[in-house]
Amino acid sequence: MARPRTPTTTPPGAQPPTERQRGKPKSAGSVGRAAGPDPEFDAPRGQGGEYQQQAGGKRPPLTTNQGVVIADNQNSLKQGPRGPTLLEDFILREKIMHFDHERIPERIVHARGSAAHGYFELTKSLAKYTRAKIFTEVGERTPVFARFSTVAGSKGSIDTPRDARGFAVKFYTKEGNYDLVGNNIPVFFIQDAMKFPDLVHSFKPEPDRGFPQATNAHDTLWDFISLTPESMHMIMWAMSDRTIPRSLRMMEGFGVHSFRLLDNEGRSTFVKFHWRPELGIQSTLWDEAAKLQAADNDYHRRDLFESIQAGDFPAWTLAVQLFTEEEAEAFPFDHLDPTKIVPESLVPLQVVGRMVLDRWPDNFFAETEQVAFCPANLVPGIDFSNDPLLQGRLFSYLDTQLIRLGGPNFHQIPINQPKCPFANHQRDGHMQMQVPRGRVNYEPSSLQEDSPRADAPAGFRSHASADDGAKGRLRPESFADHFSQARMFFRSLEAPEQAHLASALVFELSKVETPKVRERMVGQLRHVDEALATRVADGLGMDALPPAPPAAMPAQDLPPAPEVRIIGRMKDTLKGRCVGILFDEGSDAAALKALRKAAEAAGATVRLVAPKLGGAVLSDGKKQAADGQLAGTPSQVFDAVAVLLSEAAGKKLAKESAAVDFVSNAWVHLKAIASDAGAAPLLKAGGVGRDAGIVDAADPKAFVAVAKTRQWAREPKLRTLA
Ligand code: HDE
Repeated sequence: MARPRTPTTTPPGAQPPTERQRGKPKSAGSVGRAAGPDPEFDAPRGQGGEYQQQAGGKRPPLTTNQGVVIADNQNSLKQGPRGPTLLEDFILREKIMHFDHERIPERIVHARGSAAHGYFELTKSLAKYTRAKIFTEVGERTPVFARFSTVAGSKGSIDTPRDARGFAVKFYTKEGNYDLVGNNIPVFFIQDAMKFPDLVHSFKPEPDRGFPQATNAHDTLWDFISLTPESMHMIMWAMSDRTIPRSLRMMEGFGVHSFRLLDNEGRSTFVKFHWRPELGIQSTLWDEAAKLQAADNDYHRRDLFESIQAGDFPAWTLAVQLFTEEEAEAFPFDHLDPTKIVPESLVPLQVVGRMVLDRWPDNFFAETEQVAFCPANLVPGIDFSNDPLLQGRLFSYLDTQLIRLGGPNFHQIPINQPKCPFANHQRDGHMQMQVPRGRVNYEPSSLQEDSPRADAPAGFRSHASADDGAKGRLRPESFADHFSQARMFFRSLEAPEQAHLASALVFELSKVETPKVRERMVGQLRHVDEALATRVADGLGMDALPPAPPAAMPAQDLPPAPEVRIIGRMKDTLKGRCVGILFDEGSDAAALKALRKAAEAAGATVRLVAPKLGGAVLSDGKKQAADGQLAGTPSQVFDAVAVLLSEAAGKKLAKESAAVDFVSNAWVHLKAIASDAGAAPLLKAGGVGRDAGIVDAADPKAFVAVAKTRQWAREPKLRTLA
């Protein structure tokens, strides 16, 4: 039987016919079908049921998962109009059964993430160091899928907590999938995988009460940290502005561990990977991040989505640090210890390529949720180092996919499939999607010439390292210095960044209920920097500095590492930034047009905000629609704002709390504000003062100049920083 050409389903939005209108009741299975061949039905089908996949154009008939066309998608099958629903209704049962199983376990860490497709293009060959084609073929574009994530929160949690961010990139290379599964921070909390479950348990919601969600500011995390001095360097990064990024497009990414590059002869060079955002690194202020949580839970996801949809494709350069075993021996730290960076003064960065994200996934679940990264996904020419954290990760990622994605064939899910041919003798298993042919599923074999064989010259070879030693649960002596780089990080920051870091510690520890945990933590800080510990103790209202717990090694004073700063390394640009213009009835049309033009010319996106979404009539008598309604579009979602108001509107909005918050938050978040005379009463009500960042709206050039940066000089006037 062939499928009817015209679907008989109820159109979307329409009510299905009642029993009376329809006449004689029909069973769900009694759909009539036209005879004869149907090209749509007879067309070959791939995996996954194309009927659901067709977008636009011809509307396909709605079917069950068995391909049976559904006549009525609004009513279950009943015994009489008011009678019970029948168990026989296989259409209802299938629909509900599938719905009941829509969720899979979320990632134990990095559950909340956003991802995009794109490409990586090599700009400088590393052929001298590696045989991996992805790093030797200049100009070659390799497809990538990149996922950015928070670490602690659940899948549905907020985008802007204070947290490290995952920065995972899957390269679909010609030689197999290569995953660089990094973070936006170049070090980690712990030195050995053995401690990972404890670390994660300590920052997740506490087990007896189930809160707090998506935050480190609670007793269990700080209890663990204060007893784990190796975490001090990471804590400096975690309490810095790095963990409250402005946008996923404005974050750096790091491979964290040392890896190896292997040349054709198997000679090894150590490598560290760095992603640098082309828009420059940029963070929010803590108060801003906290208020963003209320303004827009999806702030980062939306920003990534909108920039890609607008064709402003996020891009990063990939840089490497390369060093030999002998050079590493001379470092004043052990590069196999993941709590250490290799300062750029020791090994400079070399830019080798560029990643561009230019396509949002078609389906969030199928791609972003089901993508399975694994640091063990390597290609010939790249290898692991002995970093004990990395070694533990090699087991964990594959293992976690078995529970998350349900079985050993998750590599067949489209987002996880290599884009190069792959063939082996692994067979069967849960959800096998392939149909392997032939008799031979073993090796050695002689029955089938075309059965896959190992290929020694082309294949993956591990570095032939000659590691030796007595078995034991060991921690090398060279991992004993927990404080020198933590101190280097803190002392390398600019003054406002140091103040933010100290305030972040005060904020977090103020949420800790157990005094001994707070005290032990401040004691640990004394090893990092006595002045920092004093500031935090003072911010917590401690009467005296607590004693420092014993340290395996005192901190050494290292030269500053300017690369850890954000201030001074941010880009002086409006590209990728968003400017909000608040207007109302009678606002100056010419000024609005000029400001918008200047900001857009400088690369910004401009959004118009008004008390009503329909907008208002401007001074030229024309109605201007708004992009956002004032109460739902606070100034924290913008990088700079302008306020253009008639005299009457200025007086009216000075009594409107959403408008007052709009200007007052822009002021306290150190943003540039352009305004006209009509806006003066509102600015006054919002407590907006005068400084270089407050400019006349009649001077769009001046506004663009100050909108590119935050007004750091304003901050000490506004808040007491620790
Ligand atoms: Fe992960 N990590 N991790 N991690 N990690 C996971 O794998 C793990 C570590 C990172 O967008 C899990 O598929 C162990 C460092 C990212 O899907 C899990 C250890 C770094 C992502 C896991 C670490 C990372 C994960 C959870 C210590 C930065 C998200 C779900 C030995 C270099 C990837 C999953 C995505 C995810 C284990 C430490 C980055 C459980 C055991 C260090 C970006 O397998």
